[in-house]
Amino acid sequence: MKIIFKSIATFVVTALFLTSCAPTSSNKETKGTAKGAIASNAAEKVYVAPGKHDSHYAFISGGFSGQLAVYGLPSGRLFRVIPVFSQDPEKAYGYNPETKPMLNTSHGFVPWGDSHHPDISQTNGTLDGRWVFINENNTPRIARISLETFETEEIIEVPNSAGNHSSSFVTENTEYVVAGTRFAVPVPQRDMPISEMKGNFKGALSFIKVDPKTGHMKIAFQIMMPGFNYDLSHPGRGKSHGWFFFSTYNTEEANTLLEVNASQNDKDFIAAINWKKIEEYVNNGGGKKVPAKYAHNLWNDDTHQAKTIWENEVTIVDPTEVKGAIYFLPTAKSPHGCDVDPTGEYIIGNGKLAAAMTVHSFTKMQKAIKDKAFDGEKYGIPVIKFEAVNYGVLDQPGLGPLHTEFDTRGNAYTTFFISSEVVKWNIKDLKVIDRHPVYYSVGHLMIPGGNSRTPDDKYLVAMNKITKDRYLPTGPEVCQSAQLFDISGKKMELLLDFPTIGEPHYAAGIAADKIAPKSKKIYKLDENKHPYAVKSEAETKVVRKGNEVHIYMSMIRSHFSPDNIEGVKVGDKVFFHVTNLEQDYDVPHGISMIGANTSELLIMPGRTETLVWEPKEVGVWPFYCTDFCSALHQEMQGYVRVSPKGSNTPLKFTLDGDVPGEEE
Ligand code: K7E
Ligand code: CUA
Repeated sequence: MKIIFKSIATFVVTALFLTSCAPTSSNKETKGTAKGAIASNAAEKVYVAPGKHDSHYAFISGGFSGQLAVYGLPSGRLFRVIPVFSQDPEKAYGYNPETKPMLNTSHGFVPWGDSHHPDISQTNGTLDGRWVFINENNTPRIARISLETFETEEIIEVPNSAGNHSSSFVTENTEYVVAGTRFAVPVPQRDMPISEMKGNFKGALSFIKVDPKTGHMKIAFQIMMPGFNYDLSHPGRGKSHGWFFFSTYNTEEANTLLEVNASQNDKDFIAAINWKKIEEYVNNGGGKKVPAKYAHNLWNDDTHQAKTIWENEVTIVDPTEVKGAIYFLPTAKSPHGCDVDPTGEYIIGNGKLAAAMTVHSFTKMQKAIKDKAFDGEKYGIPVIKFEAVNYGVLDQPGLGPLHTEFDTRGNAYTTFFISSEVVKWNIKDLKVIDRHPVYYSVGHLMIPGGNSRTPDDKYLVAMNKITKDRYLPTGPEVCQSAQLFDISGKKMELLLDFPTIGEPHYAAGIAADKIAPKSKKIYKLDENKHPYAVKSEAETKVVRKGNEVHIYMSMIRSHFSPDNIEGVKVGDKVFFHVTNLEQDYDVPHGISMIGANTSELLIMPGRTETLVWEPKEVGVWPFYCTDFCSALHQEMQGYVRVSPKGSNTPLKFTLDGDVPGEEE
C-alpha cells in the first residue's frame, strides 16, 4: 500500500513539473503578438543609443559556470564575466601563480564552482555598491568581489556544510553574510550508515562577519541546527533587523527518493534566527570552539597576489542553549524562496508544492513568542502555532512558486515555475493585481534593490530555466534566458529577452551611478608592491636560480623588454614576471608563449603577473602580445632560445641588441 501511494505521489509531482517544460497554450497564444513580445514603445524603453550608458548594472550569477556576469539594464548587454569560482583563460584567473591560491579548499585545488546568489553590500538597508558577495553551492564557499576593480578579492570556505545554498545574503549594514547548508551531513564528517541519517545529521547555519572597512570575512559562529535541508534565506530589515529567516525542506529527514519522501509533511518550516542574541551569547563566551580545517583565500591589491590562510577552528552554537533566539514557523510544504519585504514586516514562504503562498507577520511572531503560542517543539526548538504567526495566505496565485521580490509600493512579485509566469500581488490585501507569462519556467527574479529597504520601482528581470524556441537554435543546448519587465506602472510590461551565461539563479541589480564613478581605471605603478615588479625598462633583467629562470619583464606600446633571451635550457622552469608599464585607461597587454600549457596573461596597466613555462624542446621559440594594443601590436613579440639540457649557452637578455638599463 505504501509503495502504491508513493508511486502515485511520484506521478503527480512528476506530472506537475513536466508540464512546465512545454510551452503552455496561453504562452502559445501570446507568442509573437504585441502582448507577448515587444510592443512598439518597448523598443524605445530598452534602446540605449550608441555611446550612451545603461542606467543600471545587473550582476547575474553564472550558475554552473561558477562565475558572475555583468550586464547593463535596460539594454541587456553583457559587459564582463568576472571569474570567481572557476578558472578563466581570458584573465588567467586560477592559472597564474598570483591568483591560483584563490581556488584552494580543504579538498585541494578546486578549479570549478556552482554560483547561485549574488548580493550587494548594504548600509542602512540600502545598497552601497562596495562589494558583491556570491555563494558556491558545491564546495561550500562565499566570495567577495570588489565593485571598484570588478575582481574577486576573497573566498572563504564554509566547513561543516555541504551545498552552501541558503547564501550569500547580507544583513542591512553588512554586519554578516550568511551561509546555510542545503544538505544535512554528519558533523564532524565521519564514516556511518546513510540510513541512520535521521536525528544524527546536522544542518549548519554560518554567520560570517564582514569587516566594515576592508570587507574581510571571518566565520563568527555556526548554529548546529537539526538535520533538515536549508534552502534559502533572507535577513530581517527595519523592524525585523537582527533576525534572519531560512526556509527548510526535508524536515522528514529522508535519505532517499526525496521527491516523494521529503514531500510527506504538509508543512515544513521557516527557521527564524535572532542573530543579535546569538552574537551576544558568543561575545560573552558562549558556544564551543571545535577543530575545522578550511581555506581562507585573500587577494592583496598592493602585492597583486593572493594567499591562502588555513583556518583551523570554528565556534559552534547549540540552538537549544540560547533561549529565545530560534523558532520554527510552519510554512506550506517544501518552501523554496524565503523572502522579506522592504518594511521587514512580512516573511514570505514560496511553498513550491502548495496551492497557497504563506505570508507570516513579524509583529505576530513577536507576540506569539511573548504569549508562548507554541505547537510543541522540534529537537528542542519551539514551533510557533501557524495561526499565531501567519498573516494570511495568497490563494491559488499560480503553480510552483519559487521566489518573491518587492517594490516600495507594497507589492510583491512572485515567480511560478510550473505555470511559467510572474504574478504581482498586494501584500497587505493578499490580492493578485497582475500576471504575465514568461518564456519559460522562471526561477529567480530580480528587482534592483529588491533585497533591501529601498528597491527601485522600475525594472524586473525574470531568469528563466527553459528557453525552447525563443532564439535561433544552437544544437541541443540553447542559452538560458532572462526577460526584462517595466514595473513602473500598474501592469507589468515585457520589454526584452536577452541570453545569459551558465544557469543564472539569482542576480543583484543597482543604479549605475552608485558604482560607475568610482570604477578603477589603472593600477598606479609606483604603488605596485609585487615582489617581481619592474618600474621601468631599465629594471628589466633575467636571473637564474638553479633550474629556475626568472624574467623581470616589462611591456609598453609596442614591445617587451627584454625581447631576446638566450641561455634557457630544456628542464628549466621559466617565470615570465611581466609588468604592464602603461598608465592609461584601457590599455592592457597580453603575453603568451608557444607550447605553454597554461593560460595567456592579460595584464592591466600597472599590474604584474606571472606566466610559467617549462620548455620541452630545443629551439628558438616566440612569444607575443595577445591583446591588440596599438597599430604595431603585431610587432609586439620576441624570442627565447632554448638550448639542450646541460649545455653552456650563456644567459643573455637584450632589447635592440642592448642589455636593458646598461650604459652603451
Ligand atoms: Cu536556482 Cu536560488 Cu539556487 Cu531558486 S535557486 S531558481
Ligand atoms: Cu601589446 Cu598587443
